[in-house]
Amino acid sequence: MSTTLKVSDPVPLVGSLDEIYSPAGVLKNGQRWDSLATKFASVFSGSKPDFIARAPGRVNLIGEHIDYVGFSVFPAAIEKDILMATRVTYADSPADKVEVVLKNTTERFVETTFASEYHSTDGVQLLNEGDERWANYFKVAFKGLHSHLPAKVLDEKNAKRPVKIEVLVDGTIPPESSLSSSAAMTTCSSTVVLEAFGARELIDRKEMAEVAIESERLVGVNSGGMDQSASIFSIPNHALYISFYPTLEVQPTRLPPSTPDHTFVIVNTLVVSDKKVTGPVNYNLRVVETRMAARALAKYLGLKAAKDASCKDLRGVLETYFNENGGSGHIQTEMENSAAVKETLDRSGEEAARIKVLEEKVEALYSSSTLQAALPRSEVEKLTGYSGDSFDKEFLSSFPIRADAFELYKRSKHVFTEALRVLQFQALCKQHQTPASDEDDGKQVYSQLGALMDGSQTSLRDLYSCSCDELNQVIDIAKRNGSLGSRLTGAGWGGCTVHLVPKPKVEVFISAMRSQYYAKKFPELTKEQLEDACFDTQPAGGACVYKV
Ligand code: NG1
Ligand code: MG
Repeated sequence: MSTTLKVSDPVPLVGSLDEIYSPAGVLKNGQRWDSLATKFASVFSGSKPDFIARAPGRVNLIGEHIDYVGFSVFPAAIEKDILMATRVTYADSPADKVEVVLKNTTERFVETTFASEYHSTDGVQLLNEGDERWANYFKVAFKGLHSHLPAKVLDEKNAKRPVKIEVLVDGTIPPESSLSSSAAMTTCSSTVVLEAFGARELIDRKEMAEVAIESERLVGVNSGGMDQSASIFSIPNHALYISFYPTLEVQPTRLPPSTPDHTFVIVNTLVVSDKKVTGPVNYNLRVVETRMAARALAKYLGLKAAKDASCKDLRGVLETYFNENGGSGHIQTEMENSAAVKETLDRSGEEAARIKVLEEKVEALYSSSTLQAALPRSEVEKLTGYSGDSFDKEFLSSFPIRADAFELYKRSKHVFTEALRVLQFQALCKQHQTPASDEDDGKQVYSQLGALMDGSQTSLRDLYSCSCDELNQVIDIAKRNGSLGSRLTGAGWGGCTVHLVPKPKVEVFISAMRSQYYAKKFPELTKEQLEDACFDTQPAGGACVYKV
């Protein structure tokens, strides 16, 4: 069933672990919470923490590289997460600054301390190198939220302003593997800050998500908003349909019930892709290429607003196109010209038809094969109508990128086809919320969901060029061993893959992965590392605070 959830609710305070994990997860993870509290008491010598904040990682089921373009995505939170055991000290008289002590249960993330004045966070410096860099995620969340804290919290006369916040961090999400450890860090940090300042009820989750998205950009990645939203809004046993346009909305959606049951298996290639290092040639470059593609399409469509902010991304171009041409009634005209648009409208509804219309405009714009290839700057200048300084300012000024040529056709084509697959995926889930009367129908829905995931992977590999040899290998093995749909998840260029597998086939699937991928490529892995690299997962809940 799809549930409506108010994005205006605060981060929940939970009394019991059952509310955080699915029943199967409680025992396994409850122990970890207890031992973290005990560890806290030993590393911070003294009492146990006041609370533990939690924020999960996520696996994106479908909708890759379209969040920063404004289209909807469909991730689910996972059980792997970041926990922050926290103790807060308040002074008897109003404090003028707060000291933050951050420790981590993983040794390589060394202890760090910073202090911040109440009137300004200018003194909180981010570090570009060194073993304390991990703390940047806490710092950006701290800085980001600070300016949103209600005046009465920051008021000088408020004796409840904390003087000290002590945090012990424990994470189970492998870093730089596209399961969003970074967003879980910013989200968990925000949750700690809000709770420590007594502001958890004063800033709602929507505002918190917006701040977290902005904050992560300060760490150097031009990211969309999928990860932070998934980490904040997810609820157990539901995937999360997230739309960004015209404003952030979420719709928790259950996957269809079926016999046998199906599950998602995550397989980590263990190839690390650190966007902060490779961003200029991959992630941030893709963001820029889609922006160029948006301006080129807006110009081609002759939009009056072609150079306005409303046309800075492909989603904006779609909206502007229909606004300037008589709104949704315009689909009628488009249908008269295209059987494919008509078919999409009949099968998947108006939103899907609008996307199809734009996909066809992309084909028309890039109909010559020279334009379908990588284009030099001079050609992009002609297509977009931006040149010289205005080109630099429009496309090259926000994040450093390195490229001699830009792929506009392929990136646009991926964006519109992927946006359509997300709609179809969610529609299938929503249409099949009651158990299928016959087993074959249940199976058929899952084959359709799987086919959409496969389609996504093909597009990511061929049009978005963000797959890599190891991702392709893992996907091949998966498809030969019971997966109905397999794709890379997150940004790609390494990291994790996600597979839709009927539960009775999971064991065979995992053992094939071990013998055909890990044994060959990483023969030294321990049993524990293997379990961590390849596992099945159930959609988990989002950020919360647990009072110890
Ligand atoms: P990963 O690779 O998991 O960090 C990134 C972005 C997402 C989204 C995906 C691609 C960040 C923090 N996250 O995910 O917003 O754009 O790539 O779909 O940059
Ligand atoms: Mg990340």
